[in-house]
Amino acid sequence: MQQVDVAVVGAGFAGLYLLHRLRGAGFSAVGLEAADDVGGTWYWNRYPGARCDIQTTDYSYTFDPELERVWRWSEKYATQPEILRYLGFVADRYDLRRDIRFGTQVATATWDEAQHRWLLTTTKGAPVSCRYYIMASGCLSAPKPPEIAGAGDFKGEIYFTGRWPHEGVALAGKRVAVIGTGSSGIQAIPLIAAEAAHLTVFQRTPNFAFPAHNGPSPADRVAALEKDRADYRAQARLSLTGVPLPRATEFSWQLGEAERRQRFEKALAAGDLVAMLSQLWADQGGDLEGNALAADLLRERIHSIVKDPETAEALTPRDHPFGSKRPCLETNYYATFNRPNVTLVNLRQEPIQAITASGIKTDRRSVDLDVIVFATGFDAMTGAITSVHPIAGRGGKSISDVWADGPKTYLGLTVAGFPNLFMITGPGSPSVFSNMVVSIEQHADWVVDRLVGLREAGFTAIEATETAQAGWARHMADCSQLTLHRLANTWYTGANVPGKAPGLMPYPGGVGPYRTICDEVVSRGLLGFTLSGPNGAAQSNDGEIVRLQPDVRLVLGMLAELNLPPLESFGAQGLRAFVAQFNATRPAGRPVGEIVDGTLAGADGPLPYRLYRPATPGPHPIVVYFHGGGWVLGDEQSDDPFCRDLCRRSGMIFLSVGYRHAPEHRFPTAAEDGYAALRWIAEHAAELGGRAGPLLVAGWSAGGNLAAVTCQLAHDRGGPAIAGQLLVCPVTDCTFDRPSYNDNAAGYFLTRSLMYWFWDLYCSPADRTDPRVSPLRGRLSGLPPAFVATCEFDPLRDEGIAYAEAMAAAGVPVEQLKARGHFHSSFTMVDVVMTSVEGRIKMAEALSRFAGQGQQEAIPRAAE
Ligand code: N01
Repeated sequence: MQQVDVAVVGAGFAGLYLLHRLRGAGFSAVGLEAADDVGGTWYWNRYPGARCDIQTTDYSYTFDPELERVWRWSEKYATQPEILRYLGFVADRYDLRRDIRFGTQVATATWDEAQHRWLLTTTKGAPVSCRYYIMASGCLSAPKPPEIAGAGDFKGEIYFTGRWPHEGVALAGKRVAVIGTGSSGIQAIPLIAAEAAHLTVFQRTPNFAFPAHNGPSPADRVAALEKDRADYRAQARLSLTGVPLPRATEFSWQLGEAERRQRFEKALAAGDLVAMLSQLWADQGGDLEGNALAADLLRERIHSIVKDPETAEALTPRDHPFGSKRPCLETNYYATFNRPNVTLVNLRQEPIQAITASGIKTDRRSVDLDVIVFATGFDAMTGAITSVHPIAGRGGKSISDVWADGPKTYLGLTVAGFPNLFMITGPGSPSVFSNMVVSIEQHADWVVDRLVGLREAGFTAIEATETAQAGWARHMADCSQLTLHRLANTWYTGANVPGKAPGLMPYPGGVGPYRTICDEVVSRGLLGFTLSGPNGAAQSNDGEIVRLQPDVRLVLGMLAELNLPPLESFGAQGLRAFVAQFNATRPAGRPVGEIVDGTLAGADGPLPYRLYRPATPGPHPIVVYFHGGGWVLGDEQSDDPFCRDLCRRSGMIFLSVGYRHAPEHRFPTAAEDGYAALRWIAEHAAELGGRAGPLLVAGWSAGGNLAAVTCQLAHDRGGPAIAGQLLVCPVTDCTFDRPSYNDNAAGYFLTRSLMYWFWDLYCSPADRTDPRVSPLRGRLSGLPPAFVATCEFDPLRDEGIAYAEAMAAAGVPVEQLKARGHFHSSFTMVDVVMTSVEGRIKMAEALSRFAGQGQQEAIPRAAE
């Protein structure tokens, strides 16, 4: 029995770096590697054309500046042999081979609860007893079986790109088939076509591909790296993809067609996946309309290269958004289909019936072949863990069983029920959505640092809690709403393997955010982990690491970095200037049919308003809108993106009222202005282009307060008629003792102390129980139907809920939206807090119901 502190499966990028770190930290370790040399994926994938598709400037270890100095890549995208040489060079330089048992597979892995150790049996040599067991087995290392009937009958040669013979394959003069057009197929096809007598490509799904433009590393990228290597690497670690390229900030609707095309051509010329996936426009990744603009340009390019229109169309992806399936870099791929010795078989039109002794038979033809190449991919992410060998955790539970419905992990690093087992770039971590080397280094560092910590604290076991794991699954699902991956059948979601449980496996929230989350787990006392040790030593810190929506977390993080003083310390004028400045930097909001600025008659003189008219033919129902700002801040334009968005979604006129503010105009000015505006708008509805019939009212925050109050006043004072009220995070009451005032007192932008200040400026204590400022204390029966949205991390949450419940109790039809993980400004930060879209869709639907109109043409749900 070999006794070690740590056993590591795999000697690729991850295994090698782990062994290096473990040795440096004073742990005894063994690497167990099925192959007879180092290299991992680069050992096995030797097919013609195999290269990396992240530039070598970035696809390199960064842990040792000296290594970076002594190794020079020859190309922008290194070939497989060069990458394999690099990994051999690293293994030698750090003398790692002596810790690796090559040609050795783990046969079984079993957790021994009494000893707090893993017991591994192996296919060769002594079994291993280790304290910690680390799977550095890659994400794409278990090739998928052929799945096509008759593969065993074929009399010619069969090869898998992921298990290509070391001695190479002679294809000259042969009739060759390639099945599969993912990254492997797209890299291999041009080279196979150049050698074979004839190549037939069997394609099920066309993929988006664009040129790699291989050659020397681009001068600008090299210069950026060499200017300040440490800074470049630090930026990579905090970037979204592990490559420090700035993302586009402008939205597609802010750019003209010429500008969009120019950006596309620039990304095309860069020959870089990350550039094409992130530098066109801000909405290319998460929004169907923005995405389609990019996809169309890529499709156009295919038709410009491939001469035969039918072949060109067959090669054109139309069934998934760009980026939802992994796009590919190509070299001569499309041009290859202009060669006389290449045929494309579109399996969507003529599926394969069987592989026969002599070739492949489809619904329409039989193709005689000498060689079949399967470029059909992998049982990705989970296959690299579950197909390697049985893993039995606490109580003998098998990881394959625990993952039967899809992988469950905490941080993609650990699994509840499997103490001391770690995965490097496992499902639930950024892994294949990132530059793998950056993610591998982050994981290996995090794990080894934890092992050091456990050793210092005298613990011998660490295990994720079920709560933490469930919370991580929820966070993953929240993040995936920001992407379009759900709209494609891919290996990211397990859809490529028949019978595999569906679900997005890589973490889509980005490398930088993920890193900060892993660090936060540590700074919060290993939140989500239970530790145990000899003599009953134990520590459990149960909880969920991310409860905020992912984009809310980013926004709050950025606000925290500004290190602002309490906002009330600016004073009313100062804070108004600050808010105006802040608003000037936000996305402008999408176009609506028309915007009209005008004045209406308030309680005591004219008030400005801004009217947002939909692009659809009118007349439209009118929604009278009251902006937020604590009765102190803002104006009729300050919730511009929110008004535009709801105008578009509901197909209604939004008329935002510029009511007067405190401290210049204290209570009840805002309420009376609001009511007067309501009456004026009702009287002038036709002139404004509004539909005859009752108005609707809406408002956010203090504007939600005014919306609620004006509904009551309209009811109590005999009109105008209101068809429905939309209250978003409304102020409804003057007491501050509900739990949300404490739970969310600070840290979520709108603070308790800021609310105190707003109240003080607007309303003296003696007036505060007046229903015109505390509508919760008013007469509620007979009010129009309401939709009340509240946010979990908002001091105002509970008074909003209280108002909804009180109205419902008084017989008012009420619908509530309790937005999990959101903060006070989530709904109004349009195109910033993208996870709030679903809530705004519901708001628009509620307005439509109130107005008695059917579903609007508006915006397709999937486009969000
Ligand atoms: O595998 P894939 P891959 N009948 O799953 C088709 C990385 N990588 O090895 O899309 C017929 O992408 C399948 O069709 P469909 C990279 O992350 C990187 O190419 O399922 N066809 C698809 O066309 C990549 O994404 C590099 O309808 C069948 C193809 O086979 C990942 O590895 C190079 C089929 C499989 O494509 C996997 O790439 C190579 C069947 N029964 C790989 N089964 C670099 O450049 C599957 N297909 C770094």
